[in-house]
This record gives sequence, C-alpha cells and structure tokens, in this order.
Amino acid sequence: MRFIHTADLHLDSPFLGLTAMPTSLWERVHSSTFTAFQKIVDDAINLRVDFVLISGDIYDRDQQSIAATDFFTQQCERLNRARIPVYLLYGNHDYHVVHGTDSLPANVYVFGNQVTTTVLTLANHETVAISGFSYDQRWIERDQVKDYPQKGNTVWHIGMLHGAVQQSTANHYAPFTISELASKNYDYWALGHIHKHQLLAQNPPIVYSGNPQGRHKNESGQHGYYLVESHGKKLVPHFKAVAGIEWSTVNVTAIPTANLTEFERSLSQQIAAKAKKTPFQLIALTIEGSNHLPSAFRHLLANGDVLEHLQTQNKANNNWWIYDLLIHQQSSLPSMTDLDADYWQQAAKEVFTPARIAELTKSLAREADLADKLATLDLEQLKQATTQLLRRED
Ligand SMILES: [Mn+2]
Repeated sequence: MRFIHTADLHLDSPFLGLTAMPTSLWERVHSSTFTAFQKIVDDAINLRVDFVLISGDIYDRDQQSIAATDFFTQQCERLNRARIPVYLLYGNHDYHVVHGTDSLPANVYVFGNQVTTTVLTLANHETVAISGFSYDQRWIERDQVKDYPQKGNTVWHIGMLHGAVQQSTANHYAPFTISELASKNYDYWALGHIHKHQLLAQNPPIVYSGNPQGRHKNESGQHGYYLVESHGKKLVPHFKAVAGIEWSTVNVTAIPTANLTEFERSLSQQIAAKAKKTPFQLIALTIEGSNHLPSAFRHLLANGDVLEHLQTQNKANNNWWIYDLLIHQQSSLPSMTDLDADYWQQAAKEVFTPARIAELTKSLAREADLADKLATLDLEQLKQATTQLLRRED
C-alpha cells in the first residue's frame, strides 16, 4: 500500500505585506499554494498511489474564493480520472456543516461533522479503515478522540484528525494526547493543523504533514507532504518537499567600504554565498555589525534605502527576493539621549503588556486565525521591530 498524506493546503492564501515585488514574482508567490497542491496531485498520479488523505484546512478562509474551489475541484477530477480516491476533512479555517460530498467529484469522500469510519478495499484485497471528522465551527474544544473506534478487523486502520496536542490552557483545536491516539491501535495518524512537518511518534507514526507551501516568515524551511508506504506490517512515512517558494533568514556582516555601491555589492555577494539555491528564497536579511559603519550608511540602512536598492538591482534574480531588512539590535541604532531612552523604556513597559495585547486580540478576533497569531506573538520581537520602525522617522 502506498498513499499520500497532506493537510493545510490553505489554497488562495493572500500573502499580504510583500510590497515592491516585480509583478511576475508576485504572481508566482500568490499562486504558490495552488502550485504546491498541483505538484502533490502530479506525484499521486505518477506514483500511482492507492489514495490521498487531506487532513483539513484545504481553504484559507471559511468564505472560499471561487478560484480556490474551482481549482480544488479540477485537481480532484484529475485524481478521479486516474482512479485515485481522496479522503478529506475540513479544519478550523474552512469549517462548515458538511452536506454529502460538497459537489466534489465521485472519487472524493468528505468526512461529516461527527467521527465516522469508512472502509476501502485495495486492488490487492487488503482493507483499510479510515476514521475522521470535519469542523463545523472554528473552535472544537471537546476531545474528539474518544469517538474514534478501536482498530477492528481491517488490515489497516488510519486516523485523520485536524487538531493540536492538549495544553494546560486554550485548547481550541480538537485537543488530544499522544497516548490517547496510540491506544486506538491504528497503523497511522494523519494529522493536520500544525504547519511544520513532524512526527509526534514513530510507532505507529503520528504525523503532521505541515502545509505544502509556507505562507509567511514564521513558516520558513522546507514544506511538502508525506508519501507513506507499507513495509511488512508497518506504514513508513517519507517527507517530499514541493513548495516552490521558501521563507528564510540570511545573516550578513556589514563591512565598511569606500562607497555605497561597494557596500551593497558586498551584501549581495554574501547573500549569494549563503542563500539556498532552490527553491526560490524569500529572504529576511539580517545585518550584523552595522555600528562599525559610517553614519551615512547606517542612516540609509535604517530608512529603507539600502533595501530598496538591493531589491531594484535584484529584480531579475531567479533565486531569491529580499522582502525585509533587519538591523541586528545590538548597538546598531542611532543613540538616543538618556532622557529619550528613559521615556521609551517607560512607554514600552506600559504599551507592551500581555493584557493590552489580549485586548487588541479580542477586537480583531473576527479576522480568522488572527487571535491565534496574536496569542503566540513574541513580545520582545514586537518591541524590537517597533523600536526600529519608530527610529526611521527622523
Ligand atoms: Mn492550517
């Protein structure tokens, strides 16, 4: 048996905040969630897998774009023509009350809002039970795993679940424990929700596939899917990268030079040496040691001119795009007077409090997932970024 486990396609993610990008690159970035899933479907067909599992968050928003639904239906139709069944459930981003197959092709099995189990018979007559459920609301706070049956008479049993390991507080996404999953005696757990691919356990594999395409800087590194194959009585997952765009950070050293052109050339050379060659890199450039630069250079770094020059010179580059430039905090900023510094510290203490962030979170909670992002915000990082921004206004 051989199957594909994917999740969190987040089709039609908006990729906000990438400005100044050449149109052709922007189009490539904007279509990358589509391209990544298309590659998965290509692989499914070329590798003749027995079936494809999609563990939730197929769409980025509960109000899906027509472009996204049309595209997804077409890709399922390709799998249908290749006689490859698809098993899917909806997660916290695309939650809704499921009616039948949601007008998808006949090869697609859509899990309803209660845990159900369906059994597939493979060409070699082996039986595979697959259990799962779809979200009907953004938050599912009740542990759903107790509704999943124990493994029965089938040769294989796979659990599909969009959820997160139970924490001490804020369990909004079908919380579970690893031992609880293991106790079902299944052969594989195909998880969705966490976007970083990882195995929570080996035996049996309890696996987050991650999203096939990172959508922002916090989703850096490789993204793809798991190809799962039977080896005797075990199911073994192999990670396959498909993302066409990778978010990364590159650290470079500010080397004092005679003029700005040389300075920028030295930055470009360091990036060329350090950036991964493939796939295409969206780079946040971190500059170290800028306190050794002449003040005119430091000013051009801080006010965004250097970033703009690097972007302009780099327009035709096929390997990377620098979307942000960060000056390493240590002694890299123009000095404030002691009085200013005192006021800043005092204001920062009052402004960046968990209570204030929580208040802001509430007022913005209608934005899907924003509440979660803000809840996990790194206060120190926010403070640093804000400091840098404020000091650009000189
Ligand atoms: Mn997701």
